[in-house]
Amino acid sequence: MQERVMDQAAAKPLAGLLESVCVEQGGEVAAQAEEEFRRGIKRLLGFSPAMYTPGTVPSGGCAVFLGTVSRLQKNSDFADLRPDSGKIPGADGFFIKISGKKMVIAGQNEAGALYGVFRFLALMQTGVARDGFELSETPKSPLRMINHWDDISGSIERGYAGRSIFFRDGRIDYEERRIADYARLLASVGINRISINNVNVRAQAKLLITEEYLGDVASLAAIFRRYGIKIFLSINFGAPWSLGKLPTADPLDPAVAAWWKERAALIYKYIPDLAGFLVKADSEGEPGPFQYNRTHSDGANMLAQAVKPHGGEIVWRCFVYNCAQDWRDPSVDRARAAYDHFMPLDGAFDDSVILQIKFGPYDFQVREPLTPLFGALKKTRHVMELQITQEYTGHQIDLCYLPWLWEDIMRFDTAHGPASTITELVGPYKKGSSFIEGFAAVSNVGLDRNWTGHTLAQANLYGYGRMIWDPSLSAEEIAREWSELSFGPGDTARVIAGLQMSSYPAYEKYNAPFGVCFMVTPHLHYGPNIEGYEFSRWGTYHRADNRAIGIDRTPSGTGYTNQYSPKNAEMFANPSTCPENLILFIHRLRYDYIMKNGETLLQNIYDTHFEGCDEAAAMLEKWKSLKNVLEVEIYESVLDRFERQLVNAREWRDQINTYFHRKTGIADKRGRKIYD
Ligand code: GCV
Repeated sequence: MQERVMDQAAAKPLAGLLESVCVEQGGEVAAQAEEEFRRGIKRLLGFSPAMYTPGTVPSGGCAVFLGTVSRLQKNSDFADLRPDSGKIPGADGFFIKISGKKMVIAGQNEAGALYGVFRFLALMQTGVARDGFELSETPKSPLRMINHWDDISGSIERGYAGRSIFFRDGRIDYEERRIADYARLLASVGINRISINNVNVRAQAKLLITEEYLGDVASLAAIFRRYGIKIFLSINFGAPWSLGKLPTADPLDPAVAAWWKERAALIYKYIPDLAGFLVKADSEGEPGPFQYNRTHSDGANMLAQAVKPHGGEIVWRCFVYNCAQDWRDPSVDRARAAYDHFMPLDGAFDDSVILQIKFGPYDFQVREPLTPLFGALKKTRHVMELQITQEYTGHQIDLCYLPWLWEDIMRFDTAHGPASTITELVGPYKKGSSFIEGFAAVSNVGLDRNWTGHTLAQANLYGYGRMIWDPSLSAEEIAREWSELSFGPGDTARVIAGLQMSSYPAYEKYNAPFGVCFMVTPHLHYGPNIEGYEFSRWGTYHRADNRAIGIDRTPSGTGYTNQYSPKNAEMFANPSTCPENLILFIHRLRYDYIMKNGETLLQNIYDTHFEGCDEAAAMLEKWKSLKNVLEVEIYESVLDRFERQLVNAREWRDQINTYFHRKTGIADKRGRKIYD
């Protein structure tokens, strides 16, 4: 297919330099770096650069050098690449320099070279990469993972952009070019791991680890491999009995361990570089070690022994809680669960096990505190789990720019010692320290032509990759970058970046108030249903009555706040120091509680809901102002979504305000319309 030339003015000053390129040869990822360079230049500038290998360079030499640091050190004379230059990037990193008539892109490894090419193309497109430009970057997160919740039927659990790109009707069935484009897209922001199937491993998905499917899994893995991405398979902990016909899946039963070893050996024959298994155990009905009175370290370590000889790892999720709770019993607090289950096991896990911990103690709510395991775990490898798919944040109908939330997460100080913000804790694991080795996030991608259903939701996927590569980036920088790369630098990009930035606060305002969580329609998780979870088994209650709302999670209540470092425990436990956007997560407050702005809690609930809805209306108008500058298809599809968002925002505003008005009988002091 012919690539469309973007003819971007900002890229033009470098055109002369980019005509001849000397490429160090290597493996298939190096070949992809070369291909992306060629393709990118063609796309941005309309010509194909001449590509040479070191032995075939013409007498006039080349201007651009591309390869790994070690190969370029041998074959070129760049002073910057000398081992003592102080500019050599770390694992997966790259060095770029443009100086006069020469330019180099040097990766620490082949993946680094590929990331360097993508970064260069982006920076050239936005006019940042020009003569004199120099950049040495190393990703802060060694593990940069995407999780797919794709079912083998082709539907996607919590998917809002069409059917699965991997599966159809019980088979692995995909369009090769689309997968390759997806891999390119992920590699362009540095993703290096992907799990392809849902963590709820049901029906035929259990057979993905059998020979019936492994050939097809291997073909899929081969596509991702070219872009430096290794795949994980989600497995079902009960497989030894459901698949192997053993009488048990007890992790301490030698026959079970032997079954997994044999199974791993078979899987690795097909996919020698499989990253490993992703496991949801004892969670929402999935089987796990608790069924056999074993611990989660027993379960994870047994699996680690099976994959470790092949270089594999076990990513083990900490989303373990009682999902059969009695709402009548206020003594059980779901928010405590991850810490209560996993903190006592710190140090008990094999070094091939990585715990995957949801960022908050509940479940990807619009606003939750950070799970107290971060900063506390010291002897266990772990990553943070985020959600790009907008399960609770608007189903890719409502615009909700997630890096806004992630920036807050990254800046949170766990207060477990000096340099203990999440940003500072992200890095390679060291025993005895609390380093977070990286991130996993649930993908928002499906078969929709624009990948993400809502075109502007692409910024969430892009933003995820950028922010975990460098957690010190701000949401605003990323919004600007994404908008300029997608729409070209200029006013349109500025308006769209502005829309992205205003979207999260608006969504948060018209959603459940002040961190109280779960006022959403059960199971669907779109739109309000204020008491939808109130009398259910899921443990997510707000217990609103006519005087107060919220759960007391301080030492006088469930004691959840004591799971934090002493400094944060104290900060959270005191309503006057607890962040107000989380105050109802931690405290039970009367509606006449006076907030920092001098208004009551109730008045703040009314105000935020009116404001959030007004902001959704303003976003719609702003979008309309772009009518004449955008492609019709993009304009119309996003317009439709903004209109639906406004309907949703109104519903949230009116149901929430009416609910609290009915409970309290107290009027809005500004006299706005509340329906009774
Ligand atoms: C994949 C929530 C979601 C489920 C999801 C689960 C999980 O409960 O609603 O759809 O299941 O989280 O993270 O395992």
